[in-house]
Amino acid sequence: CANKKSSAYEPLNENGAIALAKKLQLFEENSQLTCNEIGDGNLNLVFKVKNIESGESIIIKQALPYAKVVGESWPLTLDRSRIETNALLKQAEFVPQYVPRVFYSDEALAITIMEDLSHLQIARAALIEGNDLPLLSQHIGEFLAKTLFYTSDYGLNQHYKKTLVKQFINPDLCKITEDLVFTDPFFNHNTNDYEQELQQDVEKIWEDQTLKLETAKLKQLFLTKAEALVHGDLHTGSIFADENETKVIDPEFAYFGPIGFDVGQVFANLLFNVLARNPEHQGVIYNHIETTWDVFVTEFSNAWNKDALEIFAKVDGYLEHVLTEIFEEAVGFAGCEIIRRTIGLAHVADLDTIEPFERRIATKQVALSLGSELIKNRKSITSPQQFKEYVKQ
Ligand code: SR1
Ligand code: MG
Repeated sequence: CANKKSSAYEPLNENGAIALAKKLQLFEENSQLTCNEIGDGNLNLVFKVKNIESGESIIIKQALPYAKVVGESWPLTLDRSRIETNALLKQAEFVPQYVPRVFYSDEALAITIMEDLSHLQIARAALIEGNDLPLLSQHIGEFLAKTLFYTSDYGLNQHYKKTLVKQFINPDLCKITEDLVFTDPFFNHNTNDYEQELQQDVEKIWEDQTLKLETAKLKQLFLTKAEALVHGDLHTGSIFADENETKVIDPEFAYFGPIGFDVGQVFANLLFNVLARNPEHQGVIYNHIETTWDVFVTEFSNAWNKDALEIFAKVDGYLEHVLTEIFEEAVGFAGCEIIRRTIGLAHVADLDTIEPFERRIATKQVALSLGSELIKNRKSITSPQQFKEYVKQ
């Protein structure tokens, strides 16, 4: 990957993206190129540039100086593009099979040019359609274990890790998570967005002092526990997949945080899909949750036994202690993600597309009480099999 500081920032348009691809000689000379802006996320521009004759294509992703979902009134650092490029490159050191290849990046233009994955489907959309992505959890469990172990103090030179912590300081994007995941949904805040039919359920959350105390503890972990380089926004919309392949994209929220945060976001987003399904189709997604955790434990333990650099790693019980803590925190973080995606600013299609409306509201009520229970009872939930009992309750 070539990394270059170019001239001043300006947002690209489709012609500009083609001109840039030509200038960088990313296609053969005289290729006929087309370009479409295909970004459907909350924050960035995403251009797909394609050679008409050969069909080859690339993605040019560019950060905007504000949050696209809200507009210019919400300024947002362009530095997230540097973070994303560097996180993709770091993850590729451990799991190149699960991240898009990066071809080029430019900090000043806030662009990352990468492999086009449009032969795959966004996992959230696939799961909503009922395409069960049989290898998804196997791959995500391994992605989590390797990216998180090998960037933690357990698996990385502890002095070098501190230089990485510095490189991945990401205050603006962390602030979004601190506000949207850990704060606003628990108070009467103007970023919240929910149906009026949920007003009573929402007020129950705002009045629940035990829930608030436990959420405060989880927020404090997110603020302070620099355990490993987490993806930071690992929902099913950040995963491309098909029957054979899985690619994790969009690590612009990456920073050194608690391992359980990534694991918990995966749990939560699979649970949304469970809640949206009819009971006879839920089993396959519960299996994905269990497999994610089982594969995570196996791969993390293998890496620990083979490559741990921490001298205490061989002390009996230490690995088990670390895994128990990761799971407990993941359950709590999953609870926060469930609540914020139900009543906060950024929703998920799994819940928002449920028809009829009455079932959507009833499912969101279940989601809110599930989220609250996961946060409050995270210490007594010790295996992913217990999620089923909590959903039934
Ligand atoms: C303003 S950003 C809203 C959400 O979109 C991103 O994908 C993150 O999940 C963030 O919380
Ligand atoms: Mg994203």
